[in-house]
Amino acid sequence: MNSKALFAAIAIAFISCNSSDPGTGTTPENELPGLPPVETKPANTTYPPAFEGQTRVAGMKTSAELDIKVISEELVNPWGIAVMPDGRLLITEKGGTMRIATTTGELSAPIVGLPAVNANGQGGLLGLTLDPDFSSNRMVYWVFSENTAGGTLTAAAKGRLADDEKRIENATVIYRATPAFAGTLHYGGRILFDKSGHLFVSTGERSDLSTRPKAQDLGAGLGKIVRITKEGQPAAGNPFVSTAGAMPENYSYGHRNVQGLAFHPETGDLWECEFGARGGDEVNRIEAGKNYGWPTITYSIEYGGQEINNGLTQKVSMEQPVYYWDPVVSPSGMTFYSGNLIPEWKNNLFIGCLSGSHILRLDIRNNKVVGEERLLEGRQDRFRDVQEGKDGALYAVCDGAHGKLYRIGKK
Ligand SMILES: [Ca+2]
Repeated sequence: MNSKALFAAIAIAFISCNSSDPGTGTTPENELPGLPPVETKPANTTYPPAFEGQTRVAGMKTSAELDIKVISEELVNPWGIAVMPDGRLLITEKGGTMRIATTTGELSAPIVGLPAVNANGQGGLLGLTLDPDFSSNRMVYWVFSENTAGGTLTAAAKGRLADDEKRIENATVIYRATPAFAGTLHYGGRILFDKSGHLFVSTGERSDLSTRPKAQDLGAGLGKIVRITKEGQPAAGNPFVSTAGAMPENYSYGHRNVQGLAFHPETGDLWECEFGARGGDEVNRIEAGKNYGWPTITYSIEYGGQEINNGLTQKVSMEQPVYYWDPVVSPSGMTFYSGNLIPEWKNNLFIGCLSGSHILRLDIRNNKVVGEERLLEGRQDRFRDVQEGKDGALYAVCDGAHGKLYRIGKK
């Protein structure tokens, strides 16, 4: 055997040895990441974190060589991705249409038939999800900003994807986060099914100083995560069904603008990410009935630099974020990785970041963040959503009139 052949034989033995142990990868479970924190810019505030590891944890780096491809640049302001049973991607476009993309980036014509959206500002057609029985009933659920008396609001709707995939049939609004407000900011906008077949929908507090306190008001749908049936009724077992004056669909409260929702693949817990103002972007683990603080406690300051609620960051009876960023990264769509293509990513949380212009990878152990990596930095892309495909690759969409669709796989 010459030296080249010997090397090849050793390499094959090494690879097959590794592949028989898919859960390990090159970052063993118990070994903590040890690189410097990825954030090097100064913070906007001097607020101390509530516990060690709540911000600026150790950096880490994926050891697998990634295959990063822009597979389309023809989506028009894409916002949300839902992975179809056959592996194709159903993608919302902010202006009010959906498209189907193949995993090589071929796009369908815009799918029409959805109710009109108000696409001004941060509004439009937002997140979407598929019915657990989509293969047989073809039902799609989505969130959008709806024109109504008194302004706009976050609404959720459902409809059937026609057999020819050109239209949504029988679109019906099932939920409205009231009250409406005459503004075009902070709609929240993600939606997903829990294991019992109910829908979680995230809303926002509409950004204005007059609506902000409604995040703490259980009698309003603003600044909430709600849990509803497929028909839009409050789901059985919701925490506030017996609370006087509370909207029974509300599930958690004290949120500012929740644009990421995902279930942890092993614990089954619901996690979210939300925007702070200047500083104070957060990741939270959501529990029924809990208060996540906004605007009473926050690690952010106003855009003009003033303190919010005298700089209070902690309060008994209000939840601390599992993790926060200052300066902001603008965390949007997110997913936990459960694929086999890149074993070292197992159970890591991936978040598309807008102002941060990167995709975050967080290593979470025992509900605490222990490692952080920035992927696809330096491309000036605003990542609006990232989801895991059936092939174990990540698919991400970016803001823009020629919005990019990325496939992030392994070489
Ligand atoms: Ca909070």
